[in-house]
Order: sequence, then C-alpha cells, then structure tokens
Amino acid sequence: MTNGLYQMLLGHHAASDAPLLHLPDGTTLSYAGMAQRVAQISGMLRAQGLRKGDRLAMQCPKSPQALALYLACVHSGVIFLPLNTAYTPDEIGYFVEDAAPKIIVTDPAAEDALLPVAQRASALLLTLGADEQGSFAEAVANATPQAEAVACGADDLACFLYTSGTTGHSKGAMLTQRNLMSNAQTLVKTWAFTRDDVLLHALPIFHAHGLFVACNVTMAVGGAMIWLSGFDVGAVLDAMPHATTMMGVPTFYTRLLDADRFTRDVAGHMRLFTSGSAPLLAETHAQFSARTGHAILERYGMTETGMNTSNPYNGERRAGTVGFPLEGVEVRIMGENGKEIAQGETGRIEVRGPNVFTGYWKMPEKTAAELQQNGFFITGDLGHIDADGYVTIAGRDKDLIISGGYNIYPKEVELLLDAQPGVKEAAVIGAPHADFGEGVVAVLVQQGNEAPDIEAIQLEVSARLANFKRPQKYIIIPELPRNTMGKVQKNILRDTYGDVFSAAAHTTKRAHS
Ligand code: MCA
Ligand code: AMP
Repeated sequence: MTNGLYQMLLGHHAASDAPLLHLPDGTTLSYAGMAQRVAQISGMLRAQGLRKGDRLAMQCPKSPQALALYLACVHSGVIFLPLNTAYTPDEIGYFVEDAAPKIIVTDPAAEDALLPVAQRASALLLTLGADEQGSFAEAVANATPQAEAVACGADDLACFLYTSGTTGHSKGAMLTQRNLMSNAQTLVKTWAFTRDDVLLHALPIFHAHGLFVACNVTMAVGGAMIWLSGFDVGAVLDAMPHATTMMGVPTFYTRLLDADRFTRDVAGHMRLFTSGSAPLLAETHAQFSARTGHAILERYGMTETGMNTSNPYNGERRAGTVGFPLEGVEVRIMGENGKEIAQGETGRIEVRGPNVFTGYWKMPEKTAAELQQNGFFITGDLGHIDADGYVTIAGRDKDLIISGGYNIYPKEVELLLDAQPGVKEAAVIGAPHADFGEGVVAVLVQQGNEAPDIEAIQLEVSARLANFKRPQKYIIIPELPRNTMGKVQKNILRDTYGDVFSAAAHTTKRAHS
C-alpha cells in the first residue's frame, strides 16, 4: 500500500524543479522545495507522537507553510482539520472538543485566547503566522525529516471539514483519500488542466473550494499557482496577465466587474474562470462575457461531496445552470413521496459517487438521516434537470444563508439572539446583497416594553460568532409571522425586508446598521 493522495499531489513531482507557488515577494517555491518542507513537517509530527488517524487542527492565515502543513498531514496519514480564520475561540472550542486533535496550529495573535481550549483538550498548541514565524517554525526546524510517506489506502480518512446544520450544531464531514483523489482527477479531465496551467489562487484554503478544488486539481497535474493571501482586486488584476485560470465565488466576479481596470486585455491570457459556492447571477455571467469574452464556467459542489456538476469546458456554458453531473457522479431529483420525479420538475437533489463523504464524525444518526443506505446523499438543495441535461439549482430545502461563499445557518445565530436581554425571539434571514449575494438580517421581537440594546447585542455576537455570521442589519417588529402550525414564515420576512441592503431602504425601513 502506498499513499495515493500524497502521490497524486506531491509524490509524483517531488523531485521536480517546476514552480508550485509564485509568491507576492517575487520568489517561487518549487515542487521539490515543497516536498522538502513536507518531509521536515512530517518529521515534527512524528516526533510529537502523531500517527495515522490522529487529528491536527489548523486555524492559520494563508501561507505556503499552511499549504505544506496540509500536505504533511496527507503524507503522515494524519487527518487534517482546517478551520476558518474568522472563527472565534468559542467556535474553535467546539471543534476541538469534538474532533480531539493532538495538535492545534494557530495564528500567534490567537495564541492566548486558544490556550485554554488546547489545555482542555490536552492538545499541543503551536503558532504559525502569515510571515511563517512562530513556535511551529521552531518545532519544525529542530525535527529530523521524514521522507517516506505513511502508507494509506483509498478508504483512509484524509480530512474533516466542519459544516453547520439546521439545528445549529456543526458536523465534521469525514472525507477519505478516495473522495479527494477521484474528485480532483475528474475535474482535471473536465476542465482540461495541464502542467502548463497557472492558477490565480485568491481563495481561503480552509474550505473545499480553495483547498481541494483549487490546490488539489493544480497539484494533480504539476501546475503552478499564483499564491495571494486573499481576494484583493488590485492584486488579482496585477497577477491575471500571468495566469491561465482562476476559481472564485460570485463576489470575486462582481468585484472585478466593478473595477474599470478589468478589461478584455487583462483577461487575455486566461483560458478559464470557474465560479461556485453560491449562485452566480445570470446577469453577472452576461456582463463578464461582454467585458472579457469569457463565459464563466459555473459548477456545483458541497463540503460533503466535493464537486457534483459542472458546465462543460467545450460546449455551451449555460448561465443560471450548474451544468451536467460530473463523470462518475449520479444526480437525481426526488419528489415529496420519495420517488424520482419527472425531468424538468423541481425536487430534492441527491447525489451518489466516489466523491461522496463517508459520514459525520461521531454522528451516526445525522449521517443516516442524510446519507442513505443506497449511497445517495440528500444535499438539501432543490433543483431540476432540463431536456438537455443541464442541472439548475432552484432553491434550498435547508434554512441556509450563503454570504460571499460562506454558509450561515440561521439557527445558530437565532439561538444566540434568543438568549440576549430584551429579546423575546429572533428570526434570521438572508437578504439580497450587492457584494456578498446575500447578507444576514436579524428580525427581533422585543421582550416587554423596552427595546433591546442593539449595540450590546452586537458586542456579544462579535465575541461569540465568526464575522461573516454577524447580522449586518437588526430590525425590531412586534411579532413574527407564523403559519397555523406555529412555524415562523421566513418567506414573509424575506419578502418584507428583502430590500434592506439597497440604498433606498436605508431611509424607509426601521433598520439599524
Ligand atoms: C468578509 N466579510 C464578510 C464576508 N467576508 N461578510 C459577509 N460575508 C462574507 N463572506 C466581512 C468581514 O466580516 C469584515 O467586516 C469585512 O467584510 C471585511 O473583511 P475581509 O476579510 O477584508 O473581507 P474580504 O477579504 O473582502 O472577503 C470577502 C470575500 C471572502 C473575498 C468574498 O469572504 C472570501 O474569500 N470568500 C470565499 C469563501 C469560500 O471560499 N467559500 C467556499 C466554501 P467588518 O469590517 O465589519 O469586520 S463552500 C465550498 O467550499 C463548497 C464545496 C463549494 O461549492 O465551493
Ligand atoms: P458548503 O456546505 O459550504 O459546502 O456549501 C454547499 C452549498 O453551497 C450547496 O449545498 C449549495 O446550496 C451551495 N452552492 C454551491 N455551489 C453552488 C452554485 N454554483 N450555485 C448555487 N448554490 C451553490
């Protein structure tokens, strides 16, 4: 047994001087240079007693060394648990308690706040900053390199990615080497990636999109990445003439379109722009095409499944659709009665294939509820398939807001708001937002005669929840609309407050920013 995922990502190119990362300071890290870093980190992990199946959590700013840490976990058979840099210590505490990592690697700025979390879990806390300095660097420098990869099979776990749920509790989606390998290999074929590709990498690397789709696909073919710390329009425009591909969330594309400097010439060297994680408006697709001559290729995926469908590389990329099921992936549309429904009608989207995860960590009931015995995973998305086979996402069966490509489950925010002084109950909804697609809105019902102190609530929310989950608007109303069963009618709230982020709304609605 070898280590298939490691071989695919780095093993095959470990001796190559070809560039892997082009860095903002003008330097380049080669595949061979990355392999050396990985051997050194693996040596440290081994010395610290981590073995196959142990977990390591990372909440660090994006850097080459953070990518090396992911690869070292793959190399060592250690389950990698990347965490959004916006999560608060409260949120991290939950993941750490649940996954019990032996090592937590964090930003030096978060060290003090995370020390109690690490101590409670008896985990070693190491620091790794954006400049790659910190106690992680010291530990790695002193280690004896471990060149040989730990043998792992296709069914061995490679990563846990936490994803929230409608109950407000996050679940660790367990992804195997097979899940990641099969998806990367399929995408390489579907999107025609080669070693000549240079991917403009501006996504975070703590989610499937930036890590498994962008990095795994590029590394599988020995291509290069222009490695940006985040999405900055100026930096992206400077880099684009040197790149061939970019993967982004719709916000990337609307922000680019807002920049006068973004012209057909700037995009002239590119062969492919892909979009996902949130719906791309047909209008954005059309504007982008008019400006650059490129039809953005929209695809559809999930943390639990990786990528499921994609518009074609060759052939019509149909705006408003997410294209066809990927090779080896089955997509079916199910009706209320649990039966597959007729082509063209909207129903629940289910997917099956080698890309589908193995279950939620330590949550057999939740796993059974969503991942059926027959292998089909219930995505929680609603959609239909047209006569030509294009899949369209028509909505969501799950109460979910997607803001700038990040998911917010209203329940989690509502539970916190419900507990605030002066709040009788809360409903959290998404409203159209020009930059983020959807923005978070809190609708509160006050307890008693005195209005709740919104500033105090905002402070509490900031302390407890990641920044992208925080409501950007608070609205106080006398009571929440309910149906005869007593269920809050969020559709009515969405209709009523759907324009809170539009300019005119600021003067007409009783909304606090
Ligand atoms: C930042 N802010 C946000 C968001 N991002 N608010 C709402 N939604 C967001 N997504 C707020 C911060 O709280 C902050 O507020 C202010 O914006 C500036 O923060 P900053 O970090 O500077 O923002 P930014 O750099 O402009 O980030 C916007 C972004 C980023 C580039 C769109 O959110 C991003 O990279 N999104 C990509 C998400 C992603 O990779 N998703 C994939 C997951 P304040 O100033 O008040 O503090 S889904 C997935 O993986 C599946 C498999 C799939 O299909 O792809
Ligand atoms: P996550 O749990 O972060 O992996 O988010 C996955 C969810 O993002 C999916 O279930 C969809 O609701 C949504 N999503 C991903 N890609 C698209 C897309 N191209 N269009 C619409 N929704 C998408």
